[in-house]
Amino acid sequence: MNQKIVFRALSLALLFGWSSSNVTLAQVAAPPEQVAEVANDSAAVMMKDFSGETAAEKADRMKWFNDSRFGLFIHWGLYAQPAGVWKGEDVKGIGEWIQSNGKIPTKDYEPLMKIFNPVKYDAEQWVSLAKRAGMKYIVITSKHHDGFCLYDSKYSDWDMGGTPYKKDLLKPLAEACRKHGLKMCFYHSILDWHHPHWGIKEEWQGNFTNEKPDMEIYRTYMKNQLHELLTNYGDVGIVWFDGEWGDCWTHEMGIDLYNYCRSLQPNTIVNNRVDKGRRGYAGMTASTEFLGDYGTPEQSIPQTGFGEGVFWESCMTMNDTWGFKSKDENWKPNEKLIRNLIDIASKGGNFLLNVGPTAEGEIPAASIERLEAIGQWMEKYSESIYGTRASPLDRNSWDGRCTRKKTASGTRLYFHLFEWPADGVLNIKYLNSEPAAATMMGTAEALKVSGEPGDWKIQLPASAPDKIASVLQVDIAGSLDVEPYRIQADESGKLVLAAGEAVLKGRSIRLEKKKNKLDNINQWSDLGDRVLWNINVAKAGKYRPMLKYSCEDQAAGSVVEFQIGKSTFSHTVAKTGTWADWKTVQLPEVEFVAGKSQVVIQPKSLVKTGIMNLVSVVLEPVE
Ligand code: FHN
Repeated sequence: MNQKIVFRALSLALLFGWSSSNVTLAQVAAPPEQVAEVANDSAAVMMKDFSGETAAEKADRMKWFNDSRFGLFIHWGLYAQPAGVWKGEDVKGIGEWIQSNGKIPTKDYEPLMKIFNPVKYDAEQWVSLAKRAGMKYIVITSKHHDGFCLYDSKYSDWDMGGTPYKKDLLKPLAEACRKHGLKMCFYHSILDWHHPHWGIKEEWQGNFTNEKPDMEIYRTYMKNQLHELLTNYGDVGIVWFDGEWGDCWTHEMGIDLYNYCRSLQPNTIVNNRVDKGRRGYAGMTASTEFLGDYGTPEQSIPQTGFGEGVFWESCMTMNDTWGFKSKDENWKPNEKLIRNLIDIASKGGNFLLNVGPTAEGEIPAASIERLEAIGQWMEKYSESIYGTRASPLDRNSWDGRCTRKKTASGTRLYFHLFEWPADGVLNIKYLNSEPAAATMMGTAEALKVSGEPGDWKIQLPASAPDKIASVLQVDIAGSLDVEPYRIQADESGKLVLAAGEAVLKGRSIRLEKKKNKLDNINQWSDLGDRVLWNINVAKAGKYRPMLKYSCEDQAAGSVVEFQIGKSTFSHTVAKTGTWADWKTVQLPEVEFVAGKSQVVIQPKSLVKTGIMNLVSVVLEPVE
């Protein structure tokens, strides 16, 4: 059964003693009551199962996303009205969470609908700005956690239809995106503080409903609204779910919702917050059992990429809030934002950069300035971002990053120089292929290349063309031959394989670098995740591997396979107490011949949530 929630406007006038954009609240809407049913459009959708999609088919579907590298996130809604201030008091935290952080009862929050009137909204202006910035897609909040819809939904009156503005805010944006060739995408919150049937109620909401939550009713409501979003606005590039963390939302519901969205638009992309596999703000998916087409690191950039076929997008704010806050002036500098874009692209990810428009419908001037500055950089260098793939180099022997792109004759490498070498020479290590040509992007001058495989030197022009990031393009003919970074023995003859020197392969595994904490590899929760070090053994002979790690007692017992040089053996991870209790254990002796080799740790069984947190493997020579 479906409810059309109807508000009966009461003539209560509540003055909250605050004003935002010169509007003082006068009128309130009554709490929602459930009345007549409306059509259940979601029931009419022929559900398909997409579990059989091949990696090649997925890569094809994801290609526009993977080539785009850069999108605009828009957090907009009623929360822009108070803009971080409630009854004259600053409310801490991100602006779109004001209802929760300010413990604002639903009955006191609902009147915002009666004054939300974005008369200065200009979708054409927003899309033109995003395009100038070099963005290829726009993700806008169709509904955030407060449940308020930025369009006039058939299934609720907690939407634009109840505002003085009345009009759909999404439609003009979709039309402008189509006109300018950007993909229109919708953020949609699974969590809904306003709907009586969302399964988790908060104290601060007050008793705004007499209903006992029924998640089946809520799921039908949500699917009906997604039916509106996926049938009324043309092609939808991405459905960007969020708010999936509550216990009332299950893995099974995530699978159903993923398949529902793609049953409506088979080529749409659905992020990993549709299901339960997202690993916190690190954002990647714990294992392949969970759905979602890509990982969503939040306010962070992973240490490394995750290899071909693992798609991801870092979403970030320009200041400290997603939704507009009138007093948040902590804006990130242009340099930081541009270098974030480059860093993310060099690891094979996308950058989703957020703006929080005001209640009147304006993007803050500080956001506009930053988007224009990014656009000026992209105007010169977007070729080194669009359609590129992650750097082939384990390390950067210069201050900057590298991206790559296939060409008809081989590969073009783009070296982003954050600092200009004092001696004017760019030293490129770990590249064996000889550069066939080297020029600064935007110029025709062929630069002099000298050196040898694994240690090339390129004579740069006298000064940096761009103070934030100059770009050198280097063409490689034929196949690309790179040399991994190899750990050498220290003066005592030990080979110290530290967490920070490892190559991490997988979907959730990551390096944790925290002040006052040992760098360690953690979030090791997928059997497909493995750790690898490339080494150079100067002295042949026997070595004693010493493993330094932690593993909480209830997670102990996972089995890993060590491949050390020519030796392979299994090891069962023993408990150390907690994840913060580090222990060192001796592993079976191994024998190396001199030369290049590898150490690989491959999980074979997983007892609970994590294999282990790993600090290092030290290979001690046996006298
Ligand atoms: O709770 C939301 C938050 O308001 C914001 O929308 C971010 C953006 O990714 N997502 C959630 C926090 O992880």
